[in-house]
Amino acid sequence: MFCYQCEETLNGKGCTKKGICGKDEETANLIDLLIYLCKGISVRNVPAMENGAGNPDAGKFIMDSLFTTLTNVNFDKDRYYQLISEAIAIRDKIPKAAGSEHDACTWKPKDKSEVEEKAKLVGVLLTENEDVRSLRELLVYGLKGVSAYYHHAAILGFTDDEIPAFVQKGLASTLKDLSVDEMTGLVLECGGVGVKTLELLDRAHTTTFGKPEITTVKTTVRDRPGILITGHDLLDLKMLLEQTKGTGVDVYTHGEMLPAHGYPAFKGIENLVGNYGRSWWHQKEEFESFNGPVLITTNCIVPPKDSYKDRVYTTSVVGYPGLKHIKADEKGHKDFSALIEQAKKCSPPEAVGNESDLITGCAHDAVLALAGPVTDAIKNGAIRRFIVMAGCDGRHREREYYTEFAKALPADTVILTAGCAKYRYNSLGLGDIGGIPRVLDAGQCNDSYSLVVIAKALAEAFGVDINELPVSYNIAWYEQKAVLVLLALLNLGIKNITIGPVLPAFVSPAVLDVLVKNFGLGKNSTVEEDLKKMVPQ
Ligand code: FS2
Ligand code: SF4
Repeated sequence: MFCYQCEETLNGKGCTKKGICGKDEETANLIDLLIYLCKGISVRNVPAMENGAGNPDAGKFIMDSLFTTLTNVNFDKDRYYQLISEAIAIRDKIPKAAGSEHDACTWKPKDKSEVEEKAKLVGVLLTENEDVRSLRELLVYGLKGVSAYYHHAAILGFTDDEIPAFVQKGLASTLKDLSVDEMTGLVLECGGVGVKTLELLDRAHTTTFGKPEITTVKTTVRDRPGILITGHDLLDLKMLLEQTKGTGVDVYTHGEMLPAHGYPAFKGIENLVGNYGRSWWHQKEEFESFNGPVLITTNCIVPPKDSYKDRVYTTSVVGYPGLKHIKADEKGHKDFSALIEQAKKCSPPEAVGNESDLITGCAHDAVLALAGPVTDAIKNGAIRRFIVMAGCDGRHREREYYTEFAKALPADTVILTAGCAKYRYNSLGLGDIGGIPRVLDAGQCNDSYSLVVIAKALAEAFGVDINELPVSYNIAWYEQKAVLVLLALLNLGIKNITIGPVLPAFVSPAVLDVLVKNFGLGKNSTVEEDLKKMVPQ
């Protein structure tokens, strides 16, 4: 096994025996094989689609497979064996591409042991040249991000054929000998497809659930049993709320589900109590003290403790051996009655100890409704600068930097955030500037598009280039959706982005050099140094 796709990779180099995330060697290898086969499908399907003989549904399979392989989504070997069989079946129904075919298009196992053996041979290190490997993996991780965001839009009925077509073109490219310029071009194009996908998802969410409103969310608990829902899937939340109505069972959001409270569709629901706990990596303590069933709709899942394992349920692309899995029926309906019945027998949640109210729902429509006061505040100096602090949270001690940075920001600055990175500073009580919250939480990492819309609108209002705005970017990354958000920002021409807490292990020195020279991308430093740079006097 060799995996270096996330920020917590071992020693900043790569996980080789077991993932820091908890993935074991066999699972990590199966993930490599699944991706390899998705590349093989793509090599066949791209030309076949052009001449009308392709499989229009292959894109969906590939993208759901890529989502499954994100850090902290699916640890279930059986699921990977099954996906590998499905991949071969899909691939083999697509007409062969002209000329001699790559092994990924033709390899077929006789039995499970051949699958296991092959899986050891087709990983990241198959590409020997460090820079080629870096560009290929950067593209694959960006495509994983596209796939995750597209999945959420697609289940709400919002699709765009150009997006799965690009994912297949991108995957197929990684089996070809391309020039550095061609590979770099595809990486940047992936950022553009990311913008498009995020826009599609934004439309899917706001059309289905309404436009988010700035909302104060309670974090206290009630004296009734509850179900905790985490991950990013708002449709699952909707179904859960419909099914728990009138049952005496409360629902609490966790982690990336917090922004749900800002949507009109989820307002005024008697049993949607509030948010419980913090970001994903606190779940071992928080799932324990919650006492009731937990529904994990997407990443990030942490290998569960035996003490609460029997009340954790996964759904959709998420999986973990031994956990109960809720499948959708052919109409997309999910039956959560098992969770509801189990909840009734559970104790109410215990308070977690940080019960300050949280503000969310500061998505583009809500913030642009304040466009007048915001531009006035910039003009009269009440707001000196915006700092985009979007992204992920994670376990590394270095991430305390983000709390310290937020605390040290002068009172005339505003944080624009999205993603679970916000938990590092959203309960600090940073106040407001003339009624504008100093932490504007646009939502999940899935809602990063809002930050782009806000920045573009400000640039237009002031008649300046996006890079001339009083905005700095201090992004925290962890997994591959954040990689895609970064590529999207680069595609929009945003310069001088700072990322941390460490640089991605998969970016080779030569590729980093290109990113530094062309985009001014850099790693964060100390709070003092970065404040000097990002909030000039
Ligand atoms: Fe957070 Fe985890 Fe949102 Fe990432 S809950 S780090 O995969 O998706 O941000
Ligand atoms: Fe390691 Fe991250 Fe890969 Fe898990 S996802 S195996 S922690 S690099």
